[in-house]
Amino acid sequence: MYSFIRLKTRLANSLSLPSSSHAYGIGLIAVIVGAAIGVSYYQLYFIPELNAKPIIPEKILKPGDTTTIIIVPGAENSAQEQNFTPKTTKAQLGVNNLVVWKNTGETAHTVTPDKPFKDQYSGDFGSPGVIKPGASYQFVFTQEVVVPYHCEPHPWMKGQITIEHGALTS
Ligand SMILES: [Cu+2]
Repeated sequence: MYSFIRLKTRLANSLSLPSSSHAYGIGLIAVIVGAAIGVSYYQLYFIPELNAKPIIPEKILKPGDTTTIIIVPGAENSAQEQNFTPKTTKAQLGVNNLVVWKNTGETAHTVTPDKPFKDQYSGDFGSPGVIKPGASYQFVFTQEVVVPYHCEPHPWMKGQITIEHGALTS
C-alpha cells in the first residue's frame, strides 16, 4: 500500500512538474499556440457564422413599391371602427414588401405584433417605441408570413399584415 502511494506520487510529480525548464517552456508554448488557434477560430469562423445574414435578392431588399397603412385620426377612440387602414393588408415579396405605417392622427400609437416575429433579415418586427403624430414606422419583410398586430396603448386597434410569395420571386 505504501509503495503504491509512493508510485502514484512519483507519477504525479513527473506529470505536473517537468524535469527541466526546457520542457516547461515547450509546454507553455504549446498552451499559448493552442489558445491562439482557439481564439482565431472563434473570431474567423464562429462569430461570422453567428452574425451571418441570409443572402436575400436585391428586389426583395429594395422592392419597387411600398405598402402603406394609414393610422387614421381618432384611431385611439375605441368606438371608431377605422384605425389601421386597411385593417388587413397583403404584400408580395419583391413587389411591395416594404411596409410603412403612417400616423396621420394626433395621438401616438405603436405597431406591436400580437406574438413576437423576427424576420430572417430585418430582425424583430414592431415599432421600437411610439409612432408620434406625423411620424411613420417602416419594415422590410423578406419572408412569407402572416403577422397579426395591435397598438399597445389602444389594444382595440388591430390589424394584420400578410406577406406572400411574389410573382417576381423565384
Ligand atoms: Cu394606438
